[in-house]
Amino acid sequence: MDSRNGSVSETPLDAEIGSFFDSAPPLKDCDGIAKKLKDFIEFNSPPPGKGSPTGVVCVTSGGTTVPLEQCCVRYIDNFSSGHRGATSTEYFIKAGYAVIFLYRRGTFQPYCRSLPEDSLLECFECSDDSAIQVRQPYTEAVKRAISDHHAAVAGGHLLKIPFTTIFEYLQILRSIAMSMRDLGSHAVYYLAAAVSDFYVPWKSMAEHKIQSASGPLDMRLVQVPKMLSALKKAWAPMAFCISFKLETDSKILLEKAEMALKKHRMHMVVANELSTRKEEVTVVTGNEKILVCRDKTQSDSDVEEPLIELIVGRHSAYVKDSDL
Ligand code: PAZ
Repeated sequence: MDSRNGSVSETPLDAEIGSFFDSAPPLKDCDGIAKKLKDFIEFNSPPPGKGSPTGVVCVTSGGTTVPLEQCCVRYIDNFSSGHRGATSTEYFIKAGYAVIFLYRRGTFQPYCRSLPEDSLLECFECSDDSAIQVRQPYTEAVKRAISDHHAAVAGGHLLKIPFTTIFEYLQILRSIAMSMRDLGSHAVYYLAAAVSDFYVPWKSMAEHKIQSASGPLDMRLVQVPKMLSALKKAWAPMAFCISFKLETDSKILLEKAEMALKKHRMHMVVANELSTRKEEVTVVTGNEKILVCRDKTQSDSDVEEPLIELIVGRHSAYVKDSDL
C-alpha cells in the first residue's frame, strides 16, 4: 500500500501478493504457529526500559516445493540441503541471538553436523537388557549435539518451524514478520532458503494425480510475487535483511547479486556458486564485495563461521545507527 498524501493506493505488486495469499490453501495450525511465535518473541524482547537484547534472527533453510496436484503426488523442488541454514543458526545462537529456524521438513538440522546421516540407526544400539545406548565412536558427538540442542530450545533461543510447499513457506514467513515487527532494527532476516520462482495457482491446479494416458503434460506456471520487496517495504521495514543468490554460472553471479541488492533493497546479498558454496561466498553490500572463505588449514572449519561474524558486526553497527 502507498500512503503518500494520505491516499492509500494498491500497487501491482500489492495486488499480486494479495492474490497469492487469498488463493493459497489455508495454512494448517495457523493459530498454533502464531501462538508459538508470539511467546518466543515476547520471551526474547527486553522488558521496557531494560535495553535491548542482541536480536532475533529469522533463518530460512531448505528448498520450497511447488505442488502440481492438490492431492499431491508430483511436485517441482528447489535444491538446498539445509546445511547453510542449520550451521548458520548455531553461530547466530552462539553470538547471543535468538533464532526462528524456518526449515524444509527433512533437511539438515542445527547441532547435527557431527552426526552421521542416518544417526538414529548408526549411533545407537540395544544392549542385552534392551536398554538403548550410544555406540562408542559416537558418544561424545551425540552428547554434544543433545546438550547444545536442548540448551538452545529449553533456553528459549531456538524455535523451529517446518514447511514443505511454497504456500506454507510464504504464509509462515509473513506470520513471522508480523510477530517480529516491534523488534525494529533488532530483527534480522537471513534468507538462505531456495525459494521457487514459479508456481501453479491452487485454483488452477488439478485436484487428483495427473494421468499420463492423456499425453504430454501442458501446464502453466505463474511467477511467484517478489516477496523480498514486500518484506523490506511493508512487512519489516526496519529489519536488517540478508538474502542469498545462488548461480551455477560464475560469470553472472555477482551481477545478479548486485541486481537483487538494489531491486529488493537488501542490506546484504550473499552470492554463492553451487559447486563452491561450502568453501567461499561473496557478500555484496551497497559499496563492497567481500570474499568470505572457510579456513582451509582446519579440516572441520566452515564458511558460515566467518560469514556470521561479519553479519553480526554489520548488524550491530546498523542497530547503533538506528538508535541515534
Ligand atoms: O542448503 P545448502 O547448504 O545445500 O545450500 C545453500 C544454498 C546454496 C541453497 C544457499 O546458500 C542459497 O544460495 N540460497 C538461495 C538460493 C536462491 O538463489 O534461490
